[in-house]
Amino acid sequence: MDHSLKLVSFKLCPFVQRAVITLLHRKIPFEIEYIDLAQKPAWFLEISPLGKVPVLIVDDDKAIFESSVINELLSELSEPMLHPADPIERAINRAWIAYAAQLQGMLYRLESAPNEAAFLEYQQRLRKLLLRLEKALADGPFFNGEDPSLVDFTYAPIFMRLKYLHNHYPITIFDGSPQTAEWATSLINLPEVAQSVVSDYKDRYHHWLLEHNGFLQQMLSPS
Ligand SMILES: N[C@@H](CCC(=O)N[C@@H](CS)C(=O)NCC(=O)O)C(=O)O
Repeated sequence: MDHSLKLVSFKLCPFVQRAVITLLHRKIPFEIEYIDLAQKPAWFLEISPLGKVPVLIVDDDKAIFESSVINELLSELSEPMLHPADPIERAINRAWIAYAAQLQGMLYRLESAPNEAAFLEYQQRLRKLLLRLEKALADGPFFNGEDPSLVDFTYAPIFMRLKYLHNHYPITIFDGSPQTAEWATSLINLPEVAQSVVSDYKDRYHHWLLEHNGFLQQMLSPS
């Protein structure tokens, strides 16, 4: 790797995690700098047009924002591409990467649901999103088959959080999507996924869930 890379991060951010997984998978050396999103530093606002992490600073002076764009760059900077070789298959992968935004958004609504009715509604909507995803999967263990790629790294943070929730409260999101459930397990078991979070991730995530002061605050078993 001929470039220096610094990832500007926030400790619980699932979008940052996508890039960290790719960097670890490819064994690309990088620096990481955590910022406080409640008090964004001026230098960060200067380089991040949307004020969001992740931002990848390349060679100290080029700031790349948007996790999917960062991942595409990381795929292109190292061989082979972390996408199918066939352009149509590659486009299909990119379309499902875009689809992950729906799941990520619905997961956030579930995590912060104010009451049981809202929680059940978002759970149902998440289940529907997964049923659709189920039909797009190959035979496993990963999205395209044997090898994990960018589409996998995009979904892994979502599945990690769903698994945590499932361990502390009985969610039924994977009902009807057994292959997606297996895919989720394969992803969670990848070392680069396990290592892509901070060491106290579980405690942090648990406290973050409790901070929403909603349905899960009453229902979650201890971390
Ligand atoms: N579409 C963006 C989303 C990034 C994002 O929403 N990051 C959150 C943290 S997880 C953030 O920086 N939020 C700060 C804010 O919105 O002010 C991406 O994929 O990079």
